[in-house]
Amino acid sequence: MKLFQERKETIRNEHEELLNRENEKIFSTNGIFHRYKNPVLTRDHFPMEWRYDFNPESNPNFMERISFNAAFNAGAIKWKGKYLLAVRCEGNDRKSFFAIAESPNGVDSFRFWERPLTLPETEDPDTNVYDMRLTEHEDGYIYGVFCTERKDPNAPEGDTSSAVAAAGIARTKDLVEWERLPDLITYGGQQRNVVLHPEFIEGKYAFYTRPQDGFIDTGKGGGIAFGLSDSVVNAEVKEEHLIDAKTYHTIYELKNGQGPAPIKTEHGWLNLAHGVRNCAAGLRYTLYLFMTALDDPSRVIHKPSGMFMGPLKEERAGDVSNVLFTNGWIADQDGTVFIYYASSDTRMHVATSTIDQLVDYCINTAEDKLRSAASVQAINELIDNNKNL
Ligand code: BGC
Ligand code: BMA
Repeated sequence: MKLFQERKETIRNEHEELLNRENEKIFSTNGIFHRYKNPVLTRDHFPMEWRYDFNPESNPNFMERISFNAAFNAGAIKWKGKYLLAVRCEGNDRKSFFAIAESPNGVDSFRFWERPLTLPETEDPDTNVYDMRLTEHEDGYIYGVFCTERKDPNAPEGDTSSAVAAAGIARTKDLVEWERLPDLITYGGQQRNVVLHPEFIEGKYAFYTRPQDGFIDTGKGGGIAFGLSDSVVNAEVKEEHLIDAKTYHTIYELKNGQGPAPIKTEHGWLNLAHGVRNCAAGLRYTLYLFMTALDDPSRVIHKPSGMFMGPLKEERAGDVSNVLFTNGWIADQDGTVFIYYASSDTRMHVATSTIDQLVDYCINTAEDKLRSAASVQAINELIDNNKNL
């Protein structure tokens, strides 16, 4: 009983201290965005009630009965004045699920709601669900589009890894009760990183997709695509148009994928995405930005070269090292943008910027001319312009 009490109190105190810890903005030399000192969510943030049996009779040693491995890849939304994340939570059993965490200011004090999100299954149950994008659609619903993964029924005997990835769709009006809709039907192979556009386009639902030939290999699926669906209740994109192609010797050489739903500005839609390249250390995931036209969100109008953010310092290490991934951001009324990103499939961070700065970055950063000599030329132009200033 003494051990039970002592452990319970110590863990409760440490947990409260962590949850109440204030975050600190870090000075930014690039001036484009600010990182923050602490991650906003880690596996240590999971509520004690999800982990411990609080009965001293059945748990005299006050041990965890359910343990968690990671909190990452969160969708985001500002809801009733609060900053909410739809977090990809991963148990020690490797199963991912979603849970909402709430903060009063967007940069610290995130707390999980009482229970994880209850996501109804379809007739073909998901083995794993992850990476939810939240879209507040003009039809009045909030949609969660996520990856649903099931074992490949055609995998040869002994192959315990091959899977089929598709886009699952659920919707809600209060983020508590969720209605599951049939998975998105497309004809370009497998799908991850599918995002619903917030507005009707030509009276239809519009999806950013990422067609790919296999579970890991994108193959001929050339990059981020866009397509329309008559209905969202039986969503089907018959044609996917490539809008942002993967490209040789760029940070999105191997694959790329749309991040969160784009943000509307007077100069165009701001898009945040991830790009992947392969190297001796494995896949490296970084984030990049581009803008699309207001009258046609599938037409890219500005594309700064290279990455916007890449894994730095402790962000570089984790379960899947060398990865930054994003599927959530929030644009506040005052123009502040909260960018929620995960590092190395392990923890969640925030960076802040403003609509003005992100638009400025997209419009005034040189495009990738795809050759070393052209990069040197861009540097020389800047030096020349700076002479006598
Ligand atoms: C994992 C994802 C990963 C994907 C491709 C899935 O099983 O849960 O995190 O992106 O495989 O590697
Ligand atoms: C993917 C994504 C993410 C993950 C990344 C790195 O393909 O869908 O879930 O962050 O790989 O493992």
